[in-house]
Amino acid sequence: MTSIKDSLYSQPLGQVNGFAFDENVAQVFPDMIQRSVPGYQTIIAAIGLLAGRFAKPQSVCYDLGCSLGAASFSMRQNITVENCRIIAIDNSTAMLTRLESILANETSRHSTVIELQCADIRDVVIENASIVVLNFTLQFLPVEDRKSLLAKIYNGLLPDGALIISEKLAFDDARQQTLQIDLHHAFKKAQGYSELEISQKRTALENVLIPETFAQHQQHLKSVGFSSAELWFQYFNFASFIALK
Ligand code: GEK
Repeated sequence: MTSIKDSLYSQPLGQVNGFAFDENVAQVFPDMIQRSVPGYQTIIAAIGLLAGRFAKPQSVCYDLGCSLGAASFSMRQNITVENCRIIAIDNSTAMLTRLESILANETSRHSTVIELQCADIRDVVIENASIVVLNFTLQFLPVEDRKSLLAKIYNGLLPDGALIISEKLAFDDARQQTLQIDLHHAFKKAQGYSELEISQKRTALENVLIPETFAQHQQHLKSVGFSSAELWFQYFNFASFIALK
């Protein structure tokens, strides 16, 4: 995927507006997420392996909050069963228009199709799912809407289906919370972001990205019926976990 360098927060902004997945963000998104989320590429690659394991014939694999479809492409590359389709959903028209054109320009044919839906994931139907991916999406929903989405996913999953959730985490322990945030900022500095970029982006994400602790996620997942939910990856305050139906 071609990527323009993210410099959206490099100049002082008089007022920092709340972060939105608009055209400016969509344009630089691959660079932005890679340089902002520790372990992003590792997680994308692992989602492919997980899809290879969990995708069942005649079932649906959902990519909820797909952005430019990185998780969908990784799943498609690894799915070997017949008649499986991927449904990639996002409510940002800027993201989905780009993804639509990426798919339209593909030259090779694939037996697993990627279908796009421009919709709010809180409003869509989830059914006949063998694997559902929420890769850094749940954190953008109001906290009070998260449990009903998880319950809908649980109900739409086939027996033995899996939900993969990746999130920025919060920590109950104050020192741990400060340390992990500092380490994330050190990661961003090492990726070439300036102090100004880091601080303006942090302001933009305040009240937009609301992290919860892993214990809270685990509790929500168990309360809607998942039999287990365990971490498979963590890099500072960014983590990915697998919940099993
Ligand atoms: C990846 N999964 O590259 N309904 C639909 N989409 C939503 C909603 C909603 N209610 N809220 C937010 N989004 C991707 C990365 S980015 C994560 C996901 C990040 C969408 C939003 O438009 C954006 O495209 C995505 O969720 C979050 O694997 O930027 O940190």
